[in-house]
Amino acid sequence: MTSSPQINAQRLLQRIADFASIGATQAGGVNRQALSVEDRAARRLLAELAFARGFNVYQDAIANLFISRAGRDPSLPPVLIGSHLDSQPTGGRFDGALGTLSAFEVLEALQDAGVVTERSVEMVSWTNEEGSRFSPGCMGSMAFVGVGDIAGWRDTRGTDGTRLGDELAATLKALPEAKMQPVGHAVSSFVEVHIEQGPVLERAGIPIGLVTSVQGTRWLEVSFIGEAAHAGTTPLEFRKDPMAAAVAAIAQLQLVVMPADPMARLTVGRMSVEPSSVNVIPSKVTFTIDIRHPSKELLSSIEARIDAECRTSAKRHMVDVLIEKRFDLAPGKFDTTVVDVIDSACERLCVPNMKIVSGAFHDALFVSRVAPTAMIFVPCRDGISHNEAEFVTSENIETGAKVLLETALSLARGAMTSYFPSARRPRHLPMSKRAVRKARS
Ligand code: HGY
Ligand code: MN
Ligand code: MN
Repeated sequence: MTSSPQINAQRLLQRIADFASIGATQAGGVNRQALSVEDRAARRLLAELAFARGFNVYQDAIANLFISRAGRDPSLPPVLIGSHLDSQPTGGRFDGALGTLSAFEVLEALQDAGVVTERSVEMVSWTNEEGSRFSPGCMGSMAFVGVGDIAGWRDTRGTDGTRLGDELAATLKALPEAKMQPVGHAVSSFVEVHIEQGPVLERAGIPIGLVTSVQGTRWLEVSFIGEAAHAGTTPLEFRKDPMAAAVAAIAQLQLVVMPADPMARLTVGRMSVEPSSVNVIPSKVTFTIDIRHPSKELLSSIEARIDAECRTSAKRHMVDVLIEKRFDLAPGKFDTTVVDVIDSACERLCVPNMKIVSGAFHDALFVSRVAPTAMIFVPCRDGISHNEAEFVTSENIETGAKVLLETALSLARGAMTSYFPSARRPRHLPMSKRAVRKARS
């Protein structure tokens, strides 16, 4: 007996509260960094909820966690929905968790209503979207689409000195009931719900963002290498001070990059000093630079400017400089057909929406390389995110999940062409006209 599936808002809100208690911080946020004990606890909780429902639970070698609800035709690649459970060290309780738990709520709503979908509907929690503990970000989705290097990442050291390979092995081992499966499988489409992490939707009073594209991101790690010396006895002309070089370069970049281009973003988020002693001129100063822009060409010109300013400052302060690229995520557009399916879902639900470009990167940007993909944004208070004060109203949480359910149902009905994450396959083919009609009906 099937009824029309409904989002159970109370259940979803409770889930979000339950997961927020894993890695909860004093200030009301979460510290649930990738592959940490807290991340494993969240994966365990999600898997147990899935087992209780009789869903299929499996993971791959980079610890992406998949939960599948079988459809009528198992030969058809599934509709995939989901996001990530890892957080920033002082993250909010909604970044990633909202999309992951909304996806689980969709599976539960389908189950409660006894709906049989043509395609399986599958959800995923991607590993290490944030890239804060272990760089780069989006490791799980990068590996899934064939551009990640799991073996090459194993010796990466985290900000806490741990080795990624050890933490990954412990994470996989912590969930032995999740069957292992190869990295990367065909999916017919992917949709991710996420908070906007900016102020646009809230200011416009619009509850749903149809994300059409994501700006590009690059992460650089800059090290100035000088000579440790005595703080008291070393006159200026004898100093080879990497801190002086770093401060000058950063000050100059802050002056010339963002003021010159309102679309540009440049952030120095982390700095380390060696030997880090109050009365020693440092021997080495290392800091990260996160740059963003919708244009790949302008990202490259910002990167070139960073290189020039750092080399000039190194020369002036008689130190060496080393610049390494840690992450390079090109700007990308989402699939207009999937955006339209989300738009039609909003129409049927009488939910206003607006198109929006994402300033934050997301796993969906990588997945869009192998399957028709789009995102659903919900507003967050004052646009605050990557901050423990991150907040989303219950109403917006419910609306986002309802639109995801309606979208997943449309996509699970449609007979979209499947995609295989392999370098050989061209970018995905457009949906057939019949599939579009079916998906949008
Ligand atoms: O940094 C980002 O854009 C994402 O929120 N991790
Ligand atoms: Mn996120
Ligand atoms: Mn984030």
